[in-house]
Amino acid sequence: MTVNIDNDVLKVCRCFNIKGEAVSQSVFTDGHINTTQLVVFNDGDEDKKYLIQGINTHVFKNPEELMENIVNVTSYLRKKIAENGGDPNRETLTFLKAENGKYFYFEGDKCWRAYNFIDSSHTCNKIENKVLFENAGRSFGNFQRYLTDYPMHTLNETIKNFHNTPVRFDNLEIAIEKNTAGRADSVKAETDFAMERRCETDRLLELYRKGLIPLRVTHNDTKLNNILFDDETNEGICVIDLDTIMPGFSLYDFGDAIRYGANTTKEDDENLDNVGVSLELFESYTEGFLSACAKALTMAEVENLAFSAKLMTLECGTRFLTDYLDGDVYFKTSYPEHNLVRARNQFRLVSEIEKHLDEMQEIVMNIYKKYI
Ligand code: ADP
Ligand code: GN1
Ligand code: MG
Repeated sequence: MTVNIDNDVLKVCRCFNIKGEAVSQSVFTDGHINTTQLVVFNDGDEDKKYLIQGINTHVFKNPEELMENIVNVTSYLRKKIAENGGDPNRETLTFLKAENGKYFYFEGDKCWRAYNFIDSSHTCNKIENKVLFENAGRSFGNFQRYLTDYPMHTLNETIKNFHNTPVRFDNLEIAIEKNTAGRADSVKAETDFAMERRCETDRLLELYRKGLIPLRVTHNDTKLNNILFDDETNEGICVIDLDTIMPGFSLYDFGDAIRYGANTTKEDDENLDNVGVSLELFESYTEGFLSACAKALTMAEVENLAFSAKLMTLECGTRFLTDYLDGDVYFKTSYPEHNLVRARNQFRLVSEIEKHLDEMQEIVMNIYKKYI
């Protein structure tokens, strides 16, 4: 007998060779991009949990290349984790093959993948305990370290120019011009705010061109809810949401994590008085991150860690604003002004970071000294 799982999802599960009696289905609402459901099946002895994820093919146009990256990287990580005495089934994701022999499966125009659910773990959307954020920094720092020797040239670019901030600004300009949703006149203050900072958006690319910062294998979407924390120890056990693993700068990963996790409020709080950068949390994350990978970083990378938080926040705000102008076609939204609220929140955070940049810089250098 099957219970509590709708037929479409059940059919997808069977295509991934998930057997047993269907027990339950529930939805995760954390992410802005994919649709994620936990499904539970009983195989006669015990309940087994899986995640079934609808891949957003508007965002990820080539699921074949996307899954090739993810399966290759997770296979590589499995070996590294095992060599270090860890548990690969818990510390990285394990994807299921569908009956067509691939790691994704189309049902009509919907594209699905399936992977193991990691039990006794949780995600976090807002830091209550600064140790957790230090653990997050260590997890992303280790993730980067584990992938240092990964053959970067074999990775597909799943989203072109993902963290190319100047291109993101070009896209904002195009969106203003097109004015698809008829909203351009109402966001003059926000577009001016972004454009006043355009001259700073090329800084990391310029350092790269000068050979001062290297391309590395990076995660590129290091928000707090893309780490699973162990329920008992609160250690970061598994980095998830691997869709954007691509060659990038370590500064993208650092800056984006601060953007989300060190904000004194959530990303879509419309009360801008609540928005700020917590220097305490900034310090915690920096401690965790540098404890894991300080020795591998170049001086230019270290010197731009604080700046990267500003740049990634500015870029993200610009992306939310662009999507608002385009009529909300990229990020999931819950109400019509959602992307605008997010953009305003991010731009306020940029202003707050600007006020505290010198202090952030000092925090970085003090921690860095301990690890070299
Ligand atoms: P999105 O691209 O939409 O952000 P994610 O891959 O981050 O999708 O998944 C959305 C949410 O599902 C995560 O933030 C997390 O709460 C939960 N989740 C994803 N993978 C796992 C897993 N293997 N075990 C437990 N929870 C998970
Ligand atoms: C999206 O998928 P999710 O929710 O972890 C987005 C990130 C943004 C973030 C803003 C593939 O992340 O780039 O920074 O929303 N992911 C993609 O919260 O665009
Ligand atoms: Mg996510």
